[in-house]
Amino acid sequence: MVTKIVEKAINEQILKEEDSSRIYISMASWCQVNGYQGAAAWLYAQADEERMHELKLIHYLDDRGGTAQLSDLKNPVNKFKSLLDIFQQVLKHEEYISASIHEVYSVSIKQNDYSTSNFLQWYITEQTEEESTVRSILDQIRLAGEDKGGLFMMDKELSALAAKKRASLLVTTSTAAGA
Ligand code: OFO
Repeated sequence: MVTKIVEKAINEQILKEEDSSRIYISMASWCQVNGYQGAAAWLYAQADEERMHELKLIHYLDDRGGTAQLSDLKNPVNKFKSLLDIFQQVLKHEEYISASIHEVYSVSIKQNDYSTSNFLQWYITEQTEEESTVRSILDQIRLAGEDKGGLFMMDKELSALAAKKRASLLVTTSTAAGA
């Protein structure tokens, strides 16, 4: 059984994961209409991954006798300056999510809820990986600068990364479904 305090902290995180998914869909849509098909594919896959993060938290609350509560979300921004601008915002957002996960972890420790702390370890590791991936994408976009050829190559690279992400999402989803 989770305490009301832990339940509230997880519900706030559920909202943030759902919000992340919508933010990335909005960014993906901008990339799609601005000729960055690879970046769009990566961001759409990232949006699905965030939804998976949200569902994982909902299932956890269900399993521990808590109640998931979905809340209202604000409209995501849909205007961006460039691909660089988008990925700078992705990194900033992921850093914010990491800090938020750490906060939920800290609540679980204060509540002596070691099952939740243990469960949240998966998110802590996931965030480290996500930040690192986005930093390396950003480095490459910065290297390309204004060079159209460089940005084209980067977009192709993002397309390959999107395919990898989709494949790992499929494995995670089928494992979770017991397939
Ligand atoms: Fe990328 O954040 Fe979910 O956890």
